[in-house]
Amino acid sequence: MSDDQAGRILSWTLNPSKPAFAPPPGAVDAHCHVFGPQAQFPFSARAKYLPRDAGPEALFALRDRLGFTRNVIVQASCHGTDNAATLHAITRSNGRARGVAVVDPAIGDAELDRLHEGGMRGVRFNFLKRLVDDAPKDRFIEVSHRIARLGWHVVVYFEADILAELRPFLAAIPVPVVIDHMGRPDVSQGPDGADMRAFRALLDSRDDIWTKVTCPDRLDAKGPPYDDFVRAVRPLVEDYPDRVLWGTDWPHPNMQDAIPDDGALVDVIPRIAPTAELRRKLLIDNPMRLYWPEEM
Ligand code: 0GY
Repeated sequence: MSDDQAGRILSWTLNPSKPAFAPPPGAVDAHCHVFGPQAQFPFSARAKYLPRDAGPEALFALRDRLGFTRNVIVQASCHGTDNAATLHAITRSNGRARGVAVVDPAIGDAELDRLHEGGMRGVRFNFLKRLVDDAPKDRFIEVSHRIARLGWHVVVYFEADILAELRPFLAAIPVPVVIDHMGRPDVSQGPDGADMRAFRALLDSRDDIWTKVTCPDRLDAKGPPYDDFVRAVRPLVEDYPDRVLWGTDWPHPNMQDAIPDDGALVDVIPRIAPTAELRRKLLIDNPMRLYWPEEM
């Protein structure tokens, strides 16, 4: 570790286990990030955490170790609205990565075109107060209108306690919507708990709301083998098989106190998607439809 990395957070394991489950050829890790490298791509002055470097080489090594083929790289909040690190990683992927950008709401069409050229296929709106200073709903709606011509979608990150408040905002978005980590339900309530019922009501409100069935490490307080997560999430995958995505969430921002083993996360997949058909949809068909539609 170089000196400039001292004091920065390490939130991922350097020795993930090899999963027992082998993803099908073509599988997409549809939620992951890169951090830096800081010397080339400095973190935002407004970053809420300063992680160690987790660049494209490490991401693609993990992809290969876990048995995935492609990545969708989501711009991490520590890089603010400067998408250079994410674009750089996409460039290094030989066509095997695409991305989701975070943009200044004042962004113009020419810059959106540049992001599209660079492999971005969506924008992320983050409502977590511990990660961002502001989340201007009216301006986010303007952005979502502006990206429609590119065939993009929006990714929204929020926690379960503000779902009801966000419903009118989510209803007003004119492009497909992908919800990160199911809006962070309390999975200990089970599949029929209040959080999951509210989230299903959101999915039922329009047929172009998708979700990432991700982050057992963040959502299941009991930890591995993540039984509460599996119990709550498997019925969701079975009931909405064409609108679910899966991802590692590597390098697991802010998880330094309970760093997950990526191999163990992959081994959750066959438990929430118990048939080969469900797994093909979750890992290949669905992410390909959103991120590589021209190959479908
Ligand atoms: C996630 C979750 C988190 C962080 C970010 O952009 C980010 O910094 O998304 C979090 O801390 O909950 O999806 O990576």
